[in-house]
This record gives sequence, C-alpha cells and structure tokens, in this order.
Amino acid sequence: MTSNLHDLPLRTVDPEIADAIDDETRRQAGGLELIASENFVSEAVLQAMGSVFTNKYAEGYPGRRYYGGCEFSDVAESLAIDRAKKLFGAEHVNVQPHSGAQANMAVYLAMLRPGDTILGMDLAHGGHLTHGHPLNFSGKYFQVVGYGVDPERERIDYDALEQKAREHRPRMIVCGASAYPRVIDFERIAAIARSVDALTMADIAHIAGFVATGLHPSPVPHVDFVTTTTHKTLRGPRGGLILCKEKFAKPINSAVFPGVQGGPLVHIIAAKSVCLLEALQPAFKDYQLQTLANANALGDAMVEAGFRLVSGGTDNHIVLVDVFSKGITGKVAEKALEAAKITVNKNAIPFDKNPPLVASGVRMGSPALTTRGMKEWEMRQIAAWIAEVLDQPESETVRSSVRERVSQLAAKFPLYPTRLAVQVRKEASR
Ligand code: DSN
Repeated sequence: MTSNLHDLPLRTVDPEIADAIDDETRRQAGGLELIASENFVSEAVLQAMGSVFTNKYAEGYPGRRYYGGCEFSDVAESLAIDRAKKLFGAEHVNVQPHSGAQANMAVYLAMLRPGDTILGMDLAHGGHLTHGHPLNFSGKYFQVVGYGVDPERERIDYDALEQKAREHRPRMIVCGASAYPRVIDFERIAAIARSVDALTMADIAHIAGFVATGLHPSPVPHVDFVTTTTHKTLRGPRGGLILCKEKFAKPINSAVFPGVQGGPLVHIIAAKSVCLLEALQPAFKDYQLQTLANANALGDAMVEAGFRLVSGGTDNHIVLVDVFSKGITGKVAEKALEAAKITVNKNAIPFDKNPPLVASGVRMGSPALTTRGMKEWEMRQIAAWIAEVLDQPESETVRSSVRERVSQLAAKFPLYPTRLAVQVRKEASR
C-alpha cells in the first residue's frame, strides 16, 4: 500500500465527503423527488457501482481487449449485452456509453459527416440538447432543422415533420424527448425517414422502462438506432446504451471506442447488468404500470387544483404543468416547492413566452416516488400540497407547514433504510 489511508473507511479518510453523502441520503429520503428524469436505484445496483471494477481498464470489447486481466470485465459486459438484447429485442447492443449524450454522439459520429442535416425535435418543444441545440456539439457540427408540437393539441405535428423532411432531405431524423408527456409514433417517423432516404435515431432515455415492458410502442423494430440512458425509468446507474441492427454493429462499436471514449466504466457496466436483470423480472412491469397510474393521478389532481397541463394530460411518467397559467413562473415555483422539500424542475413549455431560465412550466415525474412505494392516494395528496405552496409561493408559513407534512409522508416510505440506520448509529456514537 502506498498510503496508510488506503484501508480506512471513507468517514475517517474524508469526513467532509462522508458528510455530504450522508446529507444527500437524508435529503433523498426525507423529501419528495418529482424530477421526471430521476429514480432510486436498488441496493444491488449501488453495490455493483461501488465495486472494484472501478479499478479496471478494459478498452476494447469482450474477448478483444487492449489490456490484460479482463476476464471478469468480459463477464460483466457480456451479461449486460445479452440482457439488454433480451429486454429490448435488439440485434446489437453497445453498453459502454458513459451517458445518453455520448450514446447520441457515437451514433452521429458513426453515421454522419460534419455539415450533414439532422431533423430533431426542438428543445423548446420537449426535445433534448443533443438533438441539435445550437450550443451543443450536435448543433455546432450539423445543419439542424427543428420540428415540434402543434399549438392547439401540443402534440408532435407529424404532418409538419414530414413536410420538413421532404423539404430539407435530412441525413438523419432524431426522435425522442425529455419533456413530452405523450406517446411518440416511432413507426410513423421511421416511415417518413425511409421515404426521404434518411436514417432514424430514437432517443428513448425517458421512456426506456415503458419500452422494455411493452407499455410504450417500441422503436426497435422500426428505427435504425435506439439510444437511451439507464438511470431514468430503467432505474439503473447513470449511463447510456445504444441498440441497433447487426449491420451497424461495427461502425457503432468503433464510434463508441475509440471514437468518443477511451476505457469503459466497468463498474457502471456491471451495475447496468444488474439493472437489466431487474428489468427482466415480472415485478418491473408492475412498477412501470404503477408509475403510469401515479403520473395520471398526479396530473388529474393538478388539473382539479386549477392548473393547465401541457397537452391536457399524460401518457407516460411526465406531467408538464403550465404554472404561468396561474401567474407564477417555473423559476418561482421550483424554488417555493424546494423550500417545502418537493423537488421539481422548471421547464419551458411549447411556445413559451418566458426565457428558459425563468420558464412557464414545471416538469414533474412519478418514477422515483413510485419506487418508494407510493400510489395514487399519495399522488393526490402531494398535488394538493403543491397547489397549496404555489397559491402563496412566497409564504414561509405555508412552506414550513407543507414541509412538515412532506417529512411525515416521506418517513412512511423508507428509502435506503440500512444506509440511514448506519448514519444514525454513527451519530449516536459521536
Ligand atoms: N437532463 C435530462 C432530463 O432531465 O431529462 C435529459 O438528459
């Protein structure tokens, strides 16, 4: 050992970081997490992430590595690949992308040349930065044409999308979204793409759990490439995946490594394997069904409280609330709710009149609270508290009263109880 600190526990080596982790555990357990892109991983996933695989270099792919000692890394990665193929019915899977953004980058690198045209959903209408935003690499290296939702129904305007595809003849159509509460017709978008000789990439980061369990139509049979993160509805570690037809396996693998990444994060790949195994169990479908039911209950209760929902409701885990319809901005709403220990994020709504850092909307989602075991009754209760806070967003009296009720509810749905018990024991012994 090079240092006598090497075998000591975190709290002894770095009490500041140990405190930050303990505080974050308490924050997650003590409040209500409604950020649509977040979730709580299982103890098994956490354990795999915190494993000695973090020490390993494994550039290359199973059986073809640039380093020795990769036999167990090969086991972890092969399991992840096989499980992802089975879960999504994909011919080829690359499990190495460090994130969804890097998965998208690898697909672009594999199939596009700088200056090519991509047709992607506008961020302002629910798309993602990597689908062609001018400040993202995708907007800097490619000509970007945006599509969006129609102003009345606030759903993807497929006719307008088709018209733009005919007019601009993109090399690739990118679909999928991060703030779109409705079903996406991947089959139709893929047909539009084929009609103009374009490739299609579906980024299913938000809805991967529903796609995996057949609760959202899968893009896998229709589009050329599917990318996803693994940490949203899929409930795994932070990371990305690429699924594609076997004929694209070589360019996709080369684009990930050595194209945009060096060594894979083997500990994260091991945790992806665990999450994919969990997602293959029947209970995972029950969880997804409850996530849908909870989002519906939350949305309905927000409407009953007088708020307008973008598109009038939800088909998935996302409830996009137009808080400006009640005269408050997303920024004010986010801050007021945070003070009451309810975490959401401000979000632009289609045709937003406010700038993105102020925004007219708040995006809420049900995956995390559903993991804790909450059901429709709790969702209705939480919506009533949200309405109470947003009715008087500056009132500390209301915030603290709701905060108290939030704490009581959270305590009834324990999160990481063994980790918190360890903290309590440590505090008692200090
Ligand atoms: N940042 C993610 C989200 O919150 O939806 C998308 O990558």
